[in-house]
Amino acid sequence: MSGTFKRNSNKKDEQLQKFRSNDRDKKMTTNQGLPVSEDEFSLKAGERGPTLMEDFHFREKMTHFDHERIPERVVHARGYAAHGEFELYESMKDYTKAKFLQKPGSKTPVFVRFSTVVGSRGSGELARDVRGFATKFYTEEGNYDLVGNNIPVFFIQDAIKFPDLIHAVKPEPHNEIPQAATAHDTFWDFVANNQESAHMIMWAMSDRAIPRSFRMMEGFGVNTFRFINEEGKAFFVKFHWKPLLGVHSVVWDEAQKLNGKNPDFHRQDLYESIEKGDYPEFELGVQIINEEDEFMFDFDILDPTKIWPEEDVPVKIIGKMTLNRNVDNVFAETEQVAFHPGNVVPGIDFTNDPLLQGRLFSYTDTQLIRLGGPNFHELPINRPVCPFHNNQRDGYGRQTINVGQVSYHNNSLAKNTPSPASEEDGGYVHYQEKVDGRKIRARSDSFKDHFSQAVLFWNSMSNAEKEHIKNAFSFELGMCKEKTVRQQVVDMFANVSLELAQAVAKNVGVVPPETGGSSMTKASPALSQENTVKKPDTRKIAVLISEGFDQRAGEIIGELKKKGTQPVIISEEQGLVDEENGMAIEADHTFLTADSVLFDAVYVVGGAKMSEKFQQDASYFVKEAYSHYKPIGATHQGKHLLDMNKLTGNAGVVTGDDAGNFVEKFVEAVAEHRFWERKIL
Ligand code: HDD
Repeated sequence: MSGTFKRNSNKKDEQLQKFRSNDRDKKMTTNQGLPVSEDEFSLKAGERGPTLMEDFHFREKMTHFDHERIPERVVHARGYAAHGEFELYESMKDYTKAKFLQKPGSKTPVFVRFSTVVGSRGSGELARDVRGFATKFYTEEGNYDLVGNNIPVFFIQDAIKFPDLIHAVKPEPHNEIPQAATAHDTFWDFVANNQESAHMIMWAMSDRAIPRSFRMMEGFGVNTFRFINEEGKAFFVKFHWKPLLGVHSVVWDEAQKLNGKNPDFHRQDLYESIEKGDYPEFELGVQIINEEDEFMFDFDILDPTKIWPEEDVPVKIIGKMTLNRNVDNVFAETEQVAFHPGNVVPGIDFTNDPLLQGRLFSYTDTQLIRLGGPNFHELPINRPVCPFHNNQRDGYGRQTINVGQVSYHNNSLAKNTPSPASEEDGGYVHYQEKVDGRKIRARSDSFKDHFSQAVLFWNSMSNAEKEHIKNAFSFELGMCKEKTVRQQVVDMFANVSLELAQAVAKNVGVVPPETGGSSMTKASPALSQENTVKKPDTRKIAVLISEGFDQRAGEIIGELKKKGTQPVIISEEQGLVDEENGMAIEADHTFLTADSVLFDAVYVVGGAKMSEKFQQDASYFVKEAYSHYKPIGATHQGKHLLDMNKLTGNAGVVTGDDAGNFVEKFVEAVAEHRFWERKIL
């Protein structure tokens, strides 16, 4: 095995190093190690004759190729991952004995896979969908997996309904249409007839479901877990990831176009950010409820369709995760990684959340078919960084060579080892919750309020966010062929807001409900993206530049870089674009290879020799960015282009020639991200 350690190495990287292989500068061999003399021509009986069976090289190469694919994940098939580390800010020892949460400053290697849920492995990444946010912590006590989403609640309350939910949301079985979309009859039929989904649907119709970047999403463990401290005291806990760049989204028209212009938009953004050293950072937060306060809330804290509002149960920030290393090989790492919410360490335990209970079965089960047998824990990406010993043996693809005669417990021949560890020695002991009940297939009454938190979510949205939700419902239901389905959904969401239901009813041609809504006025400001962190950092700015541009534009571009934004030069042709005094700047893209949807903002420079074609292409570009509410800046000849298109003077449109003043104002606008108050022409 060869290769070099990667930068930002850690204990997991050291372990992976043993498995890396670099074929560069090597002689080709078969998998048996036999040097190969010819790789162009199969062995034939005569130059124009049939291929011979004895061509072992051909057979081996072809057989391996024929078996390259494995089943994709039944959900979360399209995903992208990175390595990193988690650093603890403050000790959690009052709440949990988990070793990786004890010592401030301690670092734990992590591997994170982001995903969409519905689409297949090759689908576009800008689907309106929940995003998976799964983290594997390689701790000294074994792997701890926090398998979360970017939305804090779920569609259903009991895992037995998961296959129904997924059957309804996946492409319809009779024609396998549509791909990676919820905008079809079976999904909305499921929603209307399983009203526990109401709260989750509000989130899924909000901007949260079309994130700008994996780097700009929150993550949530969703289910309620338990912390247990050294004294054996237990707490209920919910986990949160908070992105340091804030939570940001694209608009729906943009998302749809992005899926065509660059279906890899999110993975490319993640990959390139890490390569550049703009490491994505997320703080880990916990909400903690004392055991004795379990019944203090007006919802059941074990119900996965409910949040614990941050204003009622504050999120305590306890550490930070930095993603600082891309994978070497997407199949070996990203595709073969196997997460499981049941992978816990001492100090973290489960609750009776009925969704979590079912998840504990499903994840191992699905890996067995996906990864082809019970030895997937031996794959390099899945191995814990601590040793593991037990009496499990054999099975497909077994790599470990277990030596010795004994593979059972109890035994005397190996002095009864491997032996279970006592709790004091780190052995995992399940929390001894007292459980007492009749066997019953039923749902607790405390799980039956499906609408209060959907109303809370709606109340917490800004006006712009509310408009987006109305539009999202109108799009989704508008794509449903069955009027009865549209009507049922509109009637259902009248329970959340009459304004919402009536607006959507009008758009999708069904009878507007006359009664409904809620008198509840409570809102949770933490739910609105309007209140998120706003920074210019890593924002991509399209710089539209043409022959004869003003030399001061070069300085402005330099200043924009200093402020942490990423200008990308776009012109009519790739290569050098001349400025007025004979200097030149290199164009990274043309209007053919770039599009406004790929950028966060536009800076129009223009030039003294702007051709008509440039003006046309630049006008289209800038008008599209404007219609997506993006910041637009212009200096020098670029200002004429904005005048021509009647954009000057509108919200988020910054013009000027004084470099310092312009850069400051424009960067402020870039940090603002979108200008919803803008009138769209
Ligand atoms: Fe799940 C994958 C997150 C409910 C069954 N789930 C999967 C992944 C994420 C989640 C992020 C992708 C992991 C990766 O990148 O490899 N799932 C969630 C969350 C849920 C949830 C946050 C609600 C709290 N899931 C859920 C239920 C079931 C499953 C109720 C079944 C009872 N999930 C699976 C699975 C998957 C999976 C079928 C497919 C691929 C895999 O496990 O490894 O087992």
